[in-house]
Amino acid sequence: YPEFLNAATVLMDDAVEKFGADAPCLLTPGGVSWTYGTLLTKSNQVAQVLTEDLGLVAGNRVLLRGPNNPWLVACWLGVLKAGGVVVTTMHALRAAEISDVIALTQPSIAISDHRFVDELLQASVENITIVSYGSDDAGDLVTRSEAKSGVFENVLTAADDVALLGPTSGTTGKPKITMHFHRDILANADTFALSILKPVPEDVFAGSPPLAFTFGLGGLVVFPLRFGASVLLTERTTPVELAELCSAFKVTVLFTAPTAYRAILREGKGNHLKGIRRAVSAGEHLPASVWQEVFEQTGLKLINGIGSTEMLHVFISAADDDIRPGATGRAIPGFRATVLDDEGNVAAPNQLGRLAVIGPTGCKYLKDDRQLNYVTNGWNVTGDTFRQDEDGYFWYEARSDSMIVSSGYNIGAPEVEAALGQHADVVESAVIGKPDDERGNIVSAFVVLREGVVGDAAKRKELQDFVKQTIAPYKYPRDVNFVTQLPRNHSGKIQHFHLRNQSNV
Ligand code: 3SK
Repeated sequence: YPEFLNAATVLMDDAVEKFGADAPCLLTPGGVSWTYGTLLTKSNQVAQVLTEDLGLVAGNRVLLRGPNNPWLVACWLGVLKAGGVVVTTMHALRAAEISDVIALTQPSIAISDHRFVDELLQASVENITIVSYGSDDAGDLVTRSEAKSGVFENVLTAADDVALLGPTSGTTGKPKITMHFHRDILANADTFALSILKPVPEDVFAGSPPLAFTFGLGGLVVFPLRFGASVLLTERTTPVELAELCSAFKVTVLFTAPTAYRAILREGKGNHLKGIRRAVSAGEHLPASVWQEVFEQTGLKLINGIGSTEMLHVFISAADDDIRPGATGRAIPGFRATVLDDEGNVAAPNQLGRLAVIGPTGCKYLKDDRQLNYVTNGWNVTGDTFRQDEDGYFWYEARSDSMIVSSGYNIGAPEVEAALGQHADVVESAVIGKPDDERGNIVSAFVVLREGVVGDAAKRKELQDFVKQTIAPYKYPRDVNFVTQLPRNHSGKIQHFHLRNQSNV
């Protein structure tokens, strides 16, 4: 990339030149339809409000809060155009969590969807200018924008000026803030999207992840804009609603998690996915059984992938005939990945160890001593246990903190979860290690059963026997708890640590 580069210029102004102002860009189920030209005007107007009315100068940080909709995209682009730094936050965050992010990132302005502003006002926002959008208020950002010309000269930022501060949800403790440059934002589009998705302007993207999660930001903003495609933005949909919208809006590229694909099949809605060209599954491990089930019912070859907020998006994946069901894939061109043993050396083929990755997009934390724990010589050492086979494919085993050692056996919690998931009565499950005097740890499962199925001693025994029949019997859960739902963080990931706390671990 050139030394000076504003990601918003490439994704918006250059896109309008290349794909045309009339090209469809942002759609919603409610009937909003913005062209590339409309988004350019609105994002320029936001940049004008920020600089002319709210006093933003290049380098200032702007916190964004709202569900996926066109105005959030206009704000995101407007901040970058003005040379500001976006601080992304999940709109579901509560005041105390917002305060943590504010303390770490020090934004001078916060822009919020008007429906989520009350909670923001309860956070520590003393020195922050707050503006909302979507209300009839005279000070509303939309109203203010309408008074602007829509002509704006983007700030010429350096390619390695910070553009984005993305909090990681973290499994415990305070969030870490990942830092991404303008060039990082383009780099995922020019690596993962280009080599695996191969987008074309006729594509229609859709998906469930929030734009505040970089999985959603890449899949639902950066990739489509980089390739002149359009996006269906949905605020809150169940997996079945998402599937129905996919057929109604002729979606061709879908981003969601394995649990959503499973739910769509379970409700008999797989036929709604048949027009999809690229179906990405990430955010959680994709078991081979789910891949197979989706393939058999829809003909779709799910594209598995692992990414992280630290690396901004997916860095290991595979598509088409390169897919090996159950494997995450190979390092995307532009990234290198390896598995490290306990001493930090490269592990032998098929030996379990920690996944490490290096590439153009990461990993840099904002003033955080934990940088030293997670980054060595530029390599980001992840919290995931993987093995790499002789052909370079990476196979997920467990989160490094979800490997259960019981009576000397290593048992990967995801393997037990995948086995339970094959039982017809199991909607989903989460497995942890529970301390045990005799065995060190025992495998403990938290299971959500299909509606109407009773979780009693007989069902417990049935599930235990089922796991023994499905995988090595020593891996069966000695402890089975029936629950109505599993604890999840704001990006939808299961929070195993809550279950450990609940079990007094
Ligand atoms: O694999 C993930 O969890 C992820 C995180 C951030 C961005 C993209 C992805 C797929």
